[in-house]
Amino acid sequence: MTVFEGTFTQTESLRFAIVIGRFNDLIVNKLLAGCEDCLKRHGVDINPHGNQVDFYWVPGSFEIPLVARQAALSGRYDAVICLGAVIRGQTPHFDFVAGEVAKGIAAAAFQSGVPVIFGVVTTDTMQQALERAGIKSNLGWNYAMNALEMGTLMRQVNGLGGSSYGQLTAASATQVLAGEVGRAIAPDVSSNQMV
Ligand code: INI
Repeated sequence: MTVFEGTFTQTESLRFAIVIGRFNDLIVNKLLAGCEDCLKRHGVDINPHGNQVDFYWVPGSFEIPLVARQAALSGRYDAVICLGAVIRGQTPHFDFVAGEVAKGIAAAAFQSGVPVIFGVVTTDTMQQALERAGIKSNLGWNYAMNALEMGTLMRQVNGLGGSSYGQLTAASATQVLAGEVGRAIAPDVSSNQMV
């Protein structure tokens, strides 16, 4: 039998998308800085004009899943990292946004076969969010570690069946979408092509 585990080395050929919700930008920019720092210190070129990381900015966390899903389906990335901050405060908006972003990110991963990291902090207060974004620790760093681990793991998992990038073809996407997740969100993926 074999043990499959992600690694944090040999990162030169990995490619990542980072999808960032601008809302609560004080927190989100800190998460992004922690995430970039971790990737950089593990040998990833984080230059937006380089080949390894692309950055996608969206208005708020609610918009993250749509872009994360399309990025994952593009076949260009080993992992997609989603960064956002949903803070309860006094608004019931929180529950809708937090619920949808969690479900949407999970669906993006299942539909694409590409790891989509849930880097959206959900807290009751701004103080708690600040603690997770640098005052105590910076979860952005952890999310980058999760992406490195899952990206390298999936290369091994996918290597069992062929090439190293997300294994989705239009045909297999249709099969996925026929399942439970697909019934909740039933897009036409026939135009998504691997690169
Ligand atoms: N977006 C967030 O990322 N965090 C929040 O805390 C938040 N709250 O509480 O309202 C939030 N709202 C905006 C939402 O993500 C969408 O951008 C907006 O509703 C437009 O679709």
